[in-house]
Amino acid sequence: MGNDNRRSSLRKATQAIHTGQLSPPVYGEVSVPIFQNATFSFPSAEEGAARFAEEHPGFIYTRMENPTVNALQDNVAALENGAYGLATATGMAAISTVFQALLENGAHVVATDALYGSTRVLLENEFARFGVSSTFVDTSNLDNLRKALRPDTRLVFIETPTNPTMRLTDLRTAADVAHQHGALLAVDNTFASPYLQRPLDLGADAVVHSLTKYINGHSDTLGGMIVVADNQLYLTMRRVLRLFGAVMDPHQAWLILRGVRTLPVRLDKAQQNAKQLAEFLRHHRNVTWVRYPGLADHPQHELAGKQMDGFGAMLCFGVRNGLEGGKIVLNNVQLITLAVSLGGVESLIEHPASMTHASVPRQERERAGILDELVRLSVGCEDIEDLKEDLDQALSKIT
Ligand code: LCS
Repeated sequence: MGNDNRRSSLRKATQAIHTGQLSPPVYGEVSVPIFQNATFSFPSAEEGAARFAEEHPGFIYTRMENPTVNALQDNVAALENGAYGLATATGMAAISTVFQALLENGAHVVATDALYGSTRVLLENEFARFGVSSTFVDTSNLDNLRKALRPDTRLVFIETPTNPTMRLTDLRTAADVAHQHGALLAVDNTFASPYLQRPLDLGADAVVHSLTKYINGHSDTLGGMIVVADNQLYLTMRRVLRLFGAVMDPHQAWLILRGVRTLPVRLDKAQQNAKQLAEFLRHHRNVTWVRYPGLADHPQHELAGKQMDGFGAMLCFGVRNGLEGGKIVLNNVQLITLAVSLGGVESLIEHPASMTHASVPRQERERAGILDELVRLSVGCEDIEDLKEDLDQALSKIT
């Protein structure tokens, strides 16, 4: 389904609320109903055949298409300024579908070194079994990307900002570099969300999301999305997704449609909190460093200002006494929840080296900047004073 061009001139906060409706609505309903059905009846044998032949529009079977899932696809595609969305069961399903669609035996991928741990392991361990090789480099320096490209490189896969190191990559230049080498660029836009960053506008060929994070925003369901602008790329990915079957369930789509409507409101509040917490942490005696794109000392602060519409609500910091100090903080927070995942209304704290990125070998992890002392914080929408007080009392337990 292409996005609704009538609405494309609307601003993001309006699109988040109004794009992705049934057209026309069945009963004038204001929110999209859940079409919780696996299959759709055909009025006649001829009509069934015409739908299968794609001569007539119309629903067939939910693994192919479902009205509630379509509504979410249209919404996120519009937010990304893309033409087509493909919803998937999880963020990993979106990522693996892109790899399945674009890579074959003998293909090479260059990816950001500090990717979400499972994405890296998916390439390194699983796609390697099918003859796909991968090179991981710090793409915040594009010379590393240029050097890593090979004649067989089919895909450049970038996360910006990176999970958990908060490094940024210049997407416009990265797209040029990839295209000059005949490779495609896919971007994991989970950390920024389309409210703050739209990689397709900067030249990327595909965007992937873990909708589990900011877009849903309530830590109550998983989900993923691929967004593209090109029709051929869409058809290829759609074919692969339908065959491999990692599609989204209508109930999931409905939950995420409810969440996405408040994405801009939630992210405005969360990033305002994050900016203040970053400043607060920077001056704390038990914090050794803070990495947040909104701080003037962030190595890509200027790029963040150009490439993003805001600095986001993720940050990481180092604590005194390394891993031991980190454990003390994680074990003493009372309001902030010790949990992986991110992007919900509640603040979450975790330790990447022993949790989300533990599957990446230590040496590789450290080369990518995922140090033992690094603590990751997903800043939520609570009152800023409560967040500061909680972090202060937990940090103060480090002696
Ligand atoms: N991409 C990024 C940047 C992620 O952070 C995650 C999950 C995924 C993709 C995968 O999405 P999922 O399949 O879980 O929906 N990140 C997690 C994290 O940092 N902690 O727990 C999950």
